Amino acid sequence: EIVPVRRALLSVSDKTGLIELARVLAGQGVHLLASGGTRTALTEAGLEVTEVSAYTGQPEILGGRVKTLHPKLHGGILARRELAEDLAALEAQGIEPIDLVVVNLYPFEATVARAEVTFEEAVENIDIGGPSLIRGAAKNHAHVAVLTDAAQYERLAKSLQEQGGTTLDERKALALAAFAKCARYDQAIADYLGQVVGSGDGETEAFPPTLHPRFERRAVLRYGENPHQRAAFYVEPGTVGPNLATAQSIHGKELSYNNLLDLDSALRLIRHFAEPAATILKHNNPCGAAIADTLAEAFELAYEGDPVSAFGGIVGLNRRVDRATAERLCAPGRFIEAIVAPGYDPDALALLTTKPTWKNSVRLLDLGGPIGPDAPAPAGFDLRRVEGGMLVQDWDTMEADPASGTVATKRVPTAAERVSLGFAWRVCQSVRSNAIVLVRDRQLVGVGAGQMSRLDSVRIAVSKAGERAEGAVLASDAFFPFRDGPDTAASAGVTALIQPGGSKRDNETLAACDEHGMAMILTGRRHFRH
Ligand code: 93A
Repeated sequence: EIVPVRRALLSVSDKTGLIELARVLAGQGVHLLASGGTRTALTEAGLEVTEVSAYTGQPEILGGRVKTLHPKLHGGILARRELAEDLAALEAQGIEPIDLVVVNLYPFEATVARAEVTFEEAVENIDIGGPSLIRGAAKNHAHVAVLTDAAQYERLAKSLQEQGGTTLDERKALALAAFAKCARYDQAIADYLGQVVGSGDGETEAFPPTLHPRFERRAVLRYGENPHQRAAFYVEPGTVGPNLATAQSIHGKELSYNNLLDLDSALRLIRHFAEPAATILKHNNPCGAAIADTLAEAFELAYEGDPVSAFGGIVGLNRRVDRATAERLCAPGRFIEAIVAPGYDPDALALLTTKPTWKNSVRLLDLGGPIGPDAPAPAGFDLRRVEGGMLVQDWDTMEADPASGTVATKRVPTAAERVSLGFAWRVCQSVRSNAIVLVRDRQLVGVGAGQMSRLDSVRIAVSKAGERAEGAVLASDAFFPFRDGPDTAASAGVTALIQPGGSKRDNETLAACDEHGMAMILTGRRHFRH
């Protein structure tokens, strides 16, 4: 399993650690091949080296642009040692296998970081031969080890000295690091060219020209969260919906940055429901949400949950929009900014696109397919930018049946309360923390979002609900640190609670619920959304 190193090719711009590594290699009887500058550095240190041009018979040409781009080198790197044909080809061409490639690239990033850099200088610092050597060696990691960073030298030297070569696992890890390095290098080139030459699609000013190899720009937006912020929408090629990348814009004005944020949150909420569900988002929080037997009814309940806030809202629906729902959407005095749904019946579409007071402005998105608990879960990771870096986490997935959590109180929730609690819990996940939601039957009637104190969120949710707090149930995205929250809910008439539990003072909260005759379910899972 250990592959020994007999021949190594060295070609490095940054000569840090080179001599030390080469001494170890030479000491192990490894034959050294090196490109011009690297060879000079090695011979000056008294090491015996073959210059690549002497080996290939091809001198360096074009001012160094072609140094190592030669079949005698690439053949020696890429040959499959277990294939008779490959070995025969090496033999016929007088090519020696190369078992180790040590390359670091022209310093493109450092070059373009210099204030006075010229475009020509930058272009000349695009390394072509180096990445080719690296990629060849990384591809053939079954037989070849590749070093792309001085930080890897010591470990390799140790492997040679202690085990006489490299293991497959070591070579695989080095290959991974090598491809990641090349990807970052190419990205730096694309970033630079993007800044210099613009986007190339007729935009006067590219924004931003490139971002990450994983994402492709779908649209330049009019502006970001505010008019002084430039903005664009990027999608991940190959993404599986339902999501904003797979949805089609079928009517209305261009989607704005804030529209896209709200539409995404709307989809995140309605995907939890198998039954007809509707939600209305404002400032990235749901102000309305409901499930019902029909979509029209669900929308009506969602809108009426908080009609003042719902004006100008973003609507998410998990069923094809029919005429009855369109009529509710267009009811007098209502104004909707955008709708996302898994399709629109022709008569519904006709109504939505001709409502005179909307002046053709409603933005309609067609998901093109169903959305619900059975739809594919979001792929990849949840990414969030911070200054100087990025935070990465798994998506916050929803448990299958939250209302089946542990009943902690003396009183067990009724069947109707359980339905409401399950609904409330799923809605609560889409609300900014500290999140408190109040639900009556299957209608959201009060939301406390984004407060620094959970008690304030309860107070806001209760005041939003008004009289409808009487007989409502409450969901809390994280545990109650004190009993004041449940006490406030109880005095407003709330009958049951759902929350993760896990506070030091859970027993106080529990005692409060028992005193007030409230039922409480502990889910054991938190759904912060900061
Ligand atoms: O200009 S290149 O793209 N053409 C090549 O064929 C080539 N081969 C290696 N640059 C090439 N390199 C790069 O030269 C290596 O990636 C390394 O950064 C540098 C080492 O050159 P020297 O050994 O002459 O100092």
